[in-house]
Amino acid sequence: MGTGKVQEIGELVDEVQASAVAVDRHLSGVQIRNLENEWKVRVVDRNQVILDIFAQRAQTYEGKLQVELAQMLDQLPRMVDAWMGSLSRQGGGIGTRGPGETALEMDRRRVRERVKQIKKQLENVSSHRAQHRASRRRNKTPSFALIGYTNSGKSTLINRLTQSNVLAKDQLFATLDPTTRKVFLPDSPPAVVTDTVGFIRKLPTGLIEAFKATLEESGDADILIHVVDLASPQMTTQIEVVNGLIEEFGWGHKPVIHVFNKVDAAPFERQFHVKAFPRVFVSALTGEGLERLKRVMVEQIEALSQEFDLFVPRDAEHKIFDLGRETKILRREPGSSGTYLRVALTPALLTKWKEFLVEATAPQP
Ligand SMILES: Nc1nc2c(ncn2[C@@H]2O[C@H](COP(=O)(O)OP(=O)(O)OP(=O)(O)O)[C@@H](O)[C@H]2O)c(=O)[nH]1
Ligand SMILES: [Mg+2]
Repeated sequence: MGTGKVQEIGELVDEVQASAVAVDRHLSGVQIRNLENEWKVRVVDRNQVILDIFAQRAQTYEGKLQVELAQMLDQLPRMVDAWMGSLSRQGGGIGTRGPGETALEMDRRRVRERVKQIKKQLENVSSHRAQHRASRRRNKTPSFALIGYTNSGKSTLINRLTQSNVLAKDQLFATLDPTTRKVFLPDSPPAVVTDTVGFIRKLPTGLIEAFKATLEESGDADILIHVVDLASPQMTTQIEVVNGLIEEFGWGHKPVIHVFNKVDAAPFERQFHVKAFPRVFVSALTGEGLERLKRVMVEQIEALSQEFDLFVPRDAEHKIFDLGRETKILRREPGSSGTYLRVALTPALLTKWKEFLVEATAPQP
């Protein structure tokens, strides 16, 4: 920002009697101080606005800890900045030990210690959830994670899919804490769906680090459901942002179902401008397209699996009941000493049932 621009904005601040200026990019501590001196109002950068919103939304113990951690991580570099600033004001430079330095070093140490403390507390909280996840993995329940830009309708959709009551509201970051619910799918064993925090353009890195446990919840899912707000004028950018984060979080190898939500509010032609596959157009509000979405979810579960022949000896036949709950039995033939089955198995289920696998015999020449 050149001096001319700074002056121009300063005039605007006076004209509209602004009480604060929010700048849509990252500012260093020095930049913030200089701009505040010029404009005589509070100056915040993009990260601070996002962190403020998160701080207002945090309800649970974990959410509050995560937000505090993100704020601390955002603050640390600014403290270094302020420290360098105070040195240069004293006419010192690198290697000069000014009186302000020790105080700041103490502040920084305090912040670092608090960071360490919060991280430990967070580990305790999230280990509880990790146990739940581990038990789901043992039970081989297929899992879906709803991800997408903030306000795209993820919470409204999980409520529709699972008859739950997650807070859904027309505001940014209504959801901070992950929620996992069971979903019943047609002709398929039950699966689980997780709703988590939404994404935004230029997500502060401190937030990503602080919300690691929450994001892992989605990272653990077998299949991602990318919820897009079809009615948003920024739809294309929002899709790019979310796709970028999917790569950044290392989820690029996971299957994705693209859900274009809010069809009820979007101009019809919009549907011709989207390219992603597999995709479903829905309205979480009216319920339109939900049955189709459930079918695509089943298809995706089935795409994770392959067909295998099993032989279950008589004394183990009671296990077929369990098998039938975990996957679809495609064919069943009683033999003299047990039952022959043809089933679709995911890699995880294959490990569990491999003792009954019929070894494929090499075809005769
Ligand atoms: N018209 C219309 N509005 C919808 C639809 N789905 C959700 N909404 C509205 O969009 C707003 C945001 O919905 P949420 O479900 O809270 O969105 P979210 O993706 O969970 O948002 P965050 O948790 O803030 O990231 C709410 O006002 C919903 O009522 C839909 O299909 N059609
Ligand atoms: Mg939500």
